[in-house]
Amino acid sequence: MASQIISLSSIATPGNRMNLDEIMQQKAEHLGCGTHGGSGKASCGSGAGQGDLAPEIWEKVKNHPCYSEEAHHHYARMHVAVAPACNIQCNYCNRKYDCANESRPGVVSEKLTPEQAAKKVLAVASTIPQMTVLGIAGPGDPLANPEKTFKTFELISKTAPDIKLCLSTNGLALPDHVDTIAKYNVDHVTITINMVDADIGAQIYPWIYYKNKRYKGREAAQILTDRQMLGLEMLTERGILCKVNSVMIPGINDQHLVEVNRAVKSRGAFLHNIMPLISAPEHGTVFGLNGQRGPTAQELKTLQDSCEGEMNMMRHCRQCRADAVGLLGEDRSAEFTTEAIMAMDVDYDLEKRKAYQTLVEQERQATADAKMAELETLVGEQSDVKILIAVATKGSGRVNEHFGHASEFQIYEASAGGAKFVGHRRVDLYCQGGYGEEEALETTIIRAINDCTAVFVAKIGGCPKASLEAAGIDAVDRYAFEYIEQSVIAYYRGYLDKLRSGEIVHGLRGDAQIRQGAYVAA
Ligand code: CLF
Ligand code: SF4
Repeated sequence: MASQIISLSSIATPGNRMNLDEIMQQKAEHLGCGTHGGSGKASCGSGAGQGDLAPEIWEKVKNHPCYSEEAHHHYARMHVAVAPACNIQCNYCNRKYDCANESRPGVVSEKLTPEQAAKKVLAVASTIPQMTVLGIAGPGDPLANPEKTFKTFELISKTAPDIKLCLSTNGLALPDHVDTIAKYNVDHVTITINMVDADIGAQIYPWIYYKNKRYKGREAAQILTDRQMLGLEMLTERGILCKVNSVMIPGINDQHLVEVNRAVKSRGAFLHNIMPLISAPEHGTVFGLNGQRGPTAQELKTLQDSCEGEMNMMRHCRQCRADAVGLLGEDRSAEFTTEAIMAMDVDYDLEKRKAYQTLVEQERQATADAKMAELETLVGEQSDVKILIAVATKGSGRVNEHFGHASEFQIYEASAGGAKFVGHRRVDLYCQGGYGEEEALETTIIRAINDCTAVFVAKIGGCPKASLEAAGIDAVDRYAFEYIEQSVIAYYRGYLDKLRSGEIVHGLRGDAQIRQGAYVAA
């Protein structure tokens, strides 16, 4: 299970999936990287298809926006904040805010009772038909609040059985609840694992509370890692898909996360999500106050790349809040306050949801077909040039956002192997701290995408375009409303043509910054 991979090719029909895999096979042969290791995972980073996944696994991941990078362009998740308490302390967490294991610091969610949560799920499901997953991810640890967490799952599985259930935990209490997790058909569990070495753990966790006793330092970290590994093994033995989140903390666990990756892979984890530490003094965390920095964009990408051997890496995590609603890159939680939900006339229509999702599948198919056609134009291409391209998008896999309206940019790596999603950069329009309020938005965005050769937008004004050009970033609006991956490949082909004609010179771009300041927007 650990070696299975999800990608755009996964969504093709059996007929054209073969074609896409064949194209990737041909490309890999040209590039001399081979296509599949013994595990069946494409070793050139191209991705394999649904054919690599057992049908029951495919059923679990195909519409889960976190477990499938491709699905995240089309399907939404929601969280309900029913779990306030926590049983450990992380040095990157301030309890005033949501659990930073699945949330950005500085975000506070509105806490709900299980009954309010169930009503909220129905309200969202009837308003956002592409919402397919309900997650409980805080604001504390869901398994430190087992009654509220499982009551919520029970209510939702009765009233909205088509919605997948998802859980995120620090893992300390996990072994005690694996049977209950299985009983409620929770198909997806995330465990935050930042270390498998208690000496490193002691630098991250000052204490844990276990079996009515507080443990500190190395002893606490040893108990935590033992419980996390046991819980992971118990879940994978039962066929429950496990994702591991790790917070990358430079100088503390950055090198060590390669070992963590090996440890969780060997225990059957399906996906590894290495997230950047976001740390600023205003968050009031130990790390924020002692000046512990987060990684740069390239440090994060390099670590993710080095762990991508035989395990799927998640690169599209948005570190969303404990009451997040919507596509991963957006947040519609403000529309669904408790007051608004209680006043809502909920019409949960399963047939309407299915009909909408059929349309989404047609759009996914068209995206796959467009990528496949464009990939054919790269067959035989030998270049080892790689470039990063930032994309302003509102979802659906298209270049469909105005430069000035973008709150984030998706980052694609273009190479002779095609287009690959490698991350995203958030650029809050209402920043407090971090890059500094006095700085112009253009400067903020340029810092966030400074390692990119081009930025694709639906529209852009003359001034920002000139600023980007001055920074060496090509502002491109000719792919407005086109499919992203098809456009990335087309641009890359043109880039190579220009290189070969001597029109341009390929130079290495610098590093980029990951947003560190507090978030006041979702
Ligand atoms: Fe929520 Fe987490 Fe489930 Fe997704 S989020 S409980 S697996 S449904 Fe997703 Fe959000 Fe990242 Fe979490 S983008 S923070 S990985
Ligand atoms: Fe905070 Fe989550 Fe860590 Fe608990 S597990 S201390 S809520 S980050």
